[in-house]
Amino acid sequence: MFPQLGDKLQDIFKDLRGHGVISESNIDVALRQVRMALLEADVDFQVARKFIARVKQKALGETVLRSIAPGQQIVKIFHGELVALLGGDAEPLHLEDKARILIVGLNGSGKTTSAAKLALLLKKQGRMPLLVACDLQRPAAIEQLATLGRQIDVPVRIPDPGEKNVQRVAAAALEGAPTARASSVQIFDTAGRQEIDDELMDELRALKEFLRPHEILLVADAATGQQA
Ligand SMILES: Nc1nc2c(ncn2[C@@H]2O[C@H](COP(=O)(O)OP(=O)(O)O)[C@@H](O)[C@H]2O)c(=O)[nH]1
Ligand SMILES: [Mg+2]
Repeated sequence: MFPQLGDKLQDIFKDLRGHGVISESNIDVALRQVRMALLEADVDFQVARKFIARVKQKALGETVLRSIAPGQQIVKIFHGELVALLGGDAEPLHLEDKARILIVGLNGSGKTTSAAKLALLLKKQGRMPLLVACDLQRPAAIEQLATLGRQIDVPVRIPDPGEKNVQRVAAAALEGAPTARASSVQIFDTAGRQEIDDELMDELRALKEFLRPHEILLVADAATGQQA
């Protein structure tokens, strides 16, 4: 989906850059194509519409039309708006001393990978992350986290063999926490689940109550589109 969208946008912009002088109608045509490309990539209609409107408003500013390379200018505006749309109001993580982060999401959405990436990021920021394997559904899940932990040199808390109770795993991880340093961060990697899995949803609710995490991070596939 993304490579396709990228190719389409490149074509549109290449076309636009080809014009020495750009008129309002050139911009209109290009932005209509961009809007179609966004909709085909399953971007929300309102999001696409507002986004295009903002780009257009800026692009129609005199400075763009009269600039030496108007095509380039528009690409720059587009880029700026895209960055603002995707990350403009990003919230930093609220991590106090000995923070707990709960990672949740659908099956295969990238929870375990993201947990490890986050651990590495926090480690680079001078914190002391601990990964806690709370996916007891898939036997390979624990091994996966352990492997990732070894790769990034971050400790991983592994449940006892055959353990089926996530709360017990979480409790064991918390037990170590009071003596841990203030900079420690525990990241709890959970099993994937859907809203309709009553049992698993109850498990997660109970785990949340028990852990009282500082942050709950939902990991979602960027290609989920409107399903999100
Ligand atoms: N392309 C891509 N693949 C990813 C990303 N994150 C995870 N994956 C892959 O998606 C699959 C599922 O990831 P995993 O972390 O095990 O998902 P989990 O089941 O939610 O824990 C694995 O094959 C990962 O290598 C990502 O950001 N980009
Ligand atoms: Mg996983």
